[in-house]
Amino acid sequence: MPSTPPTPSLFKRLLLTGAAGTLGRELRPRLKAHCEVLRVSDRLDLGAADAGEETMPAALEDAGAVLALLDGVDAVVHLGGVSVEGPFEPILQANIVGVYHLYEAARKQRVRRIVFASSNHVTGFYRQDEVIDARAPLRPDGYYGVSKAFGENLAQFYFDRHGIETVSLRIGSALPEPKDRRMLATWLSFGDLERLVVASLTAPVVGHSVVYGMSDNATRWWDNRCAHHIGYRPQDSSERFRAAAQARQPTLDADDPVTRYQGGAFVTRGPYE
Ligand code: 15L
Repeated sequence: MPSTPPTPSLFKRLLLTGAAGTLGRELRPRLKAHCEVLRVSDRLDLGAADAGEETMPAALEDAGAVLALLDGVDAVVHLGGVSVEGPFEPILQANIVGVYHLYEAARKQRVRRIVFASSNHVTGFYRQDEVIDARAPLRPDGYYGVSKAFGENLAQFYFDRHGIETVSLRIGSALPEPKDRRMLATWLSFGDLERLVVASLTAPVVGHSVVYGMSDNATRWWDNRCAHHIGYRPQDSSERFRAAAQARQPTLDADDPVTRYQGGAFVTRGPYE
C-alpha cells in the first residue's frame, strides 16, 4: 500500500514575534506543524533553534531589524511588545512605534497577512454586566489598551490602503487555568489559542477582522458574531474551574472597579508618577 504523503505545510516561512514570552513559548512548538520554517524573534533570549526553526533576535523599536525580520516571510503572528499595563514610554516604543515598524516592513516585504495579538483591554472599561461584540466603540482601560487600539487602527489602515490582511485577536486571559472569577469569562486555553491563531492564519478572506480570544466559557461578555468567517471553534471551557475560582473568591464587592469592569485590575493601575 502506498504510504500517505505528509500534509504539505501551509506556509513556507512563518514569523512568530514575542517568541520568548509566555504565549510565544506556548505557540512556538505548536506552530511548527503549520510551516516549513518557523522564524522566531524576540528581544529576549530565544534559546537554540530547533529543527525547522530559525532564530532572529530583534527589538521592535529598530526599524531596520524589523525590516530584515520580515524578509522572505509569508505571514506573521505578532505577539511582540509590552503585554501588561504600565508606564507610557516603554509601551509607546514597543507597542506603538514597534507595530508601525512591523506594518511598514510588511508593506515593503510584501507580507500579506498578520495575526495581531491585541487584547481584551481595548474594551476593558465596559462593565461585567454588558455583552459586547467587535462593533462596540473602544473603551481602553490603560495605556496598554490604548496601544492595542492603535495597533488595531493601524491594521485597518494597512488593509484599506495596502491590502495587508490582519486578524486582531482581542486575547482574554491565556493561562493554564483561570486564576479568579473574572477569568471564568476571559479564559483562553492554550489549545484554543492555537486553534484561534491557526484559523486566523488560514481563513481564506479576512480583510481586517476582530475576534475575541476566549474559550467556550459559560460566562461570556464578548460575542464573536462578527468573526464567524474565521472559523474558530473553541474546544475548552472554564466551567471545570468554576468551583475552585469561587472558593478562592467567595465574596465580591460589586462597587470595586476591579469587579465592576471587564478589564479587572488593569482599570485601577497608574498613574505612574
Ligand atoms: C492581557 O492582555 C495580558 O497580556 C495578560 O497578562 C492578562 O492579564 C490578560 O490581559 C487579562 O485580561 O487577564
